[in-house]
Amino acid sequence: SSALSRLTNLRRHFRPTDSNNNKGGSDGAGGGLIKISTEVSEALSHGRAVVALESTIISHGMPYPLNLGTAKEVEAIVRTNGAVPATIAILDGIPCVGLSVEELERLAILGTRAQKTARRDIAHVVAARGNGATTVSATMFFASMVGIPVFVTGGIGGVHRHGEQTMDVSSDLTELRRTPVAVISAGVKSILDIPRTLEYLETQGVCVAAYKTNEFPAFFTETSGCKVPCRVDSPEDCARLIDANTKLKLDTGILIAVPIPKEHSASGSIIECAIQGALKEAREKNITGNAETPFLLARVNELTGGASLASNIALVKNNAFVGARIAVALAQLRK
Ligand code: PSU
Ligand code: MN
Repeated sequence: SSALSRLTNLRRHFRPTDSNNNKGGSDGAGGGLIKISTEVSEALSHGRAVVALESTIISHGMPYPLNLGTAKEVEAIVRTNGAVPATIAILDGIPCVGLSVEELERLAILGTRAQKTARRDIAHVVAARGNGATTVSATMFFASMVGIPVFVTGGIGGVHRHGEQTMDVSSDLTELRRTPVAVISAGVKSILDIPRTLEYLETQGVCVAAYKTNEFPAFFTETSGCKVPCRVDSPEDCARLIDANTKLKLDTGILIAVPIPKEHSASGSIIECAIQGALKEAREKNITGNAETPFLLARVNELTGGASLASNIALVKNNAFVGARIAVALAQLRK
């Protein structure tokens, strides 16, 4: 299988630092530094379904202990639906693919003391032997490195409102351009400029598909008013899309947007009002760069009295359900 050949390639290119490491396959990518859990490593070498999960959502996206509970539940949903979860984070400078319960707990307790780690931060966190919670861009990087084609998250970063002036465009978008991983998300939060985010992805040549709808979802709500060029209606549709993308060697990621289930969607006007308030505060406090997204997420949650957090958790779980089934369909297709 291609997953197997990728792993074999990794082993050939990078010498493991510690071949007796019984905690998992020490695959040594990035100069002998990456650790793949035994469960994930075995699933990959047998061509079984694996779902990558990010960790910024745990450290910066939700408060403790809700973040830990949610992370555990998301992993359980992935398992129940036939795939192996591979949460990705950097612990003590070691990029880890597949976390133990203890490691998950450590990260959840660290919270924002873990460094938010996008692609640009990876080398620094590793060199400083720090603890890094990987964003979508960094998680895609490691997932691709070890051969995991499907990655589930809540929402991705995008072009910020006023991004045409500030140039605040998330590196998640450029990662989608360069890294062939399918990202399952509930779209893009309306703290961002959704039409410009879609324009940017079009320019970058990224396939954007919506699941069982023709419209790009806006995270808390099912609609954004923006149409998507590609509609998928089943896990099998998604698997064929991913497989075609791979076989054609397009080398770009795919964004599969799954709308939040109706019963959990938040009131669009309440959310928009909170977003306007949070954006105004961010400008007043001069919060920019990689601090902006965590600030806006936390403030929107406070301003909606926790309603947005409840929606957030519900949609992540739904994405895990859909993503696991996509990973299973893809593994089946590649048998
Ligand atoms: N959007 C969300 N929830 C999140 C994030 C974004 O709705 O948790 C996190 C993800 O890890 C994403 C990152 O990759 O924020 C993007 O940060 P920035 O906007 O700084 O690129
Ligand atoms: Mn940014």
